[in-house]
Amino acid sequence: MRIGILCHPTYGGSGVVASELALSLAGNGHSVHLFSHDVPPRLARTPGPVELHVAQGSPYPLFHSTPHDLAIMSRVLDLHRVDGLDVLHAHYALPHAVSALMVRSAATAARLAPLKVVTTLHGTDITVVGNDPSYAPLTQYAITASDAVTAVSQDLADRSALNFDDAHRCGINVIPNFVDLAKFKPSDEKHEVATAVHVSNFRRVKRVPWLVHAFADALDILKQSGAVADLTLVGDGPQHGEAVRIARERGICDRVKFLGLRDALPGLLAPADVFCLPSTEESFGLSALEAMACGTPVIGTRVGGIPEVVENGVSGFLVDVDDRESYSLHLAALLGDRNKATAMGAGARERAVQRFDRHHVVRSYEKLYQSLIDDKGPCPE
Ligand code: GMT
Repeated sequence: MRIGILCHPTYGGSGVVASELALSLAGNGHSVHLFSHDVPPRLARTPGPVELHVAQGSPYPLFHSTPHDLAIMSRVLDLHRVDGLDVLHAHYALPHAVSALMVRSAATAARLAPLKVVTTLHGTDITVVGNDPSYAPLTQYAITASDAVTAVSQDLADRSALNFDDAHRCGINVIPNFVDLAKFKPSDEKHEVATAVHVSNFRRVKRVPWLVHAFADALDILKQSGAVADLTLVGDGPQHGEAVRIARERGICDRVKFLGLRDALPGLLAPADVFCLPSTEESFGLSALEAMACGTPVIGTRVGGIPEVVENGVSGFLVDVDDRESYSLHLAALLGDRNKATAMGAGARERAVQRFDRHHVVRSYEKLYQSLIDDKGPCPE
């Protein structure tokens, strides 16, 4: 198949899913083109045979900001005219699903080969941004007019159906996120001191300052038995300063390391004893899955799609979103008993293998594309 993929060039989330999907599809012998307004970091680090098209557009005095979306659409259309794409897969509804539909419409008007549009919903494109009154009508159109729509968790599919009327005439297909089990794998090397790790873009929804508080509470519990632990925070974003302030306030700067943006995720996740994901909202939690594949159990919150990823008591623990006391207790329990953390980590790896193996999930996308190309579904006209 000849496949075009549109995505935001993000360090995590949909930018990672789109890049890993592109690499896997190319590895399976498809011709894959990825379009974005910058280089997605996950793609940049690999030699995989994906053709990357970065389109940023040209500034012009009439434009308030350079409309890179238009430049991306032009680039896709140009490629389709010459090479012919079978499928255009938009990751994140805005603007990419709208851009893909515009290209499909332009291709039809120019009597080019038919192009099928698949839209994958990732989270805030539905729950926050796309649901905002200033974008909701267009998000509704993007969902309705796509040839197929997928969501990364059942929870997100349900919420999309709730927020948008008749979300899609054929329903929303749940195709979960996936992980490369060969790249993200357990290691025998652990840190000398029990260590919790968190990776994110430090947006408010990730609650990094809350995590620093919970970790400080866990340290207080561990102190009673003379134990210590470390917290490694990977990534950067709006709440970085607040997290540093709280670490100082709680007097635990010597136990909390702020590493900033890092690429070497398997090497940071595998030696840790526990991964922390205390989000207030999370449609899936890809970073948690990557930790699980590395054999690191997760302490997450019972929100969105996280319970579809982390099995409470088996691959980690889930707590209610405002229950900081339980969060700290579970954190102290795993950091204070590294054998227990290792045993739970084995459960986490097993769940990643059984449910989220890259090969298996990518096949679901391939089947969906093929059914659209053959005009056989998910619901033929
Ligand atoms: O939707 C977002 O907030 C951003 C998005 C992204 O593009 O980074 O993250 C979402 O998509 C990820 C990949 O599917 C999921 O693992 C994240 O859970 C999800 N984030 C939220 O729902 C907050």
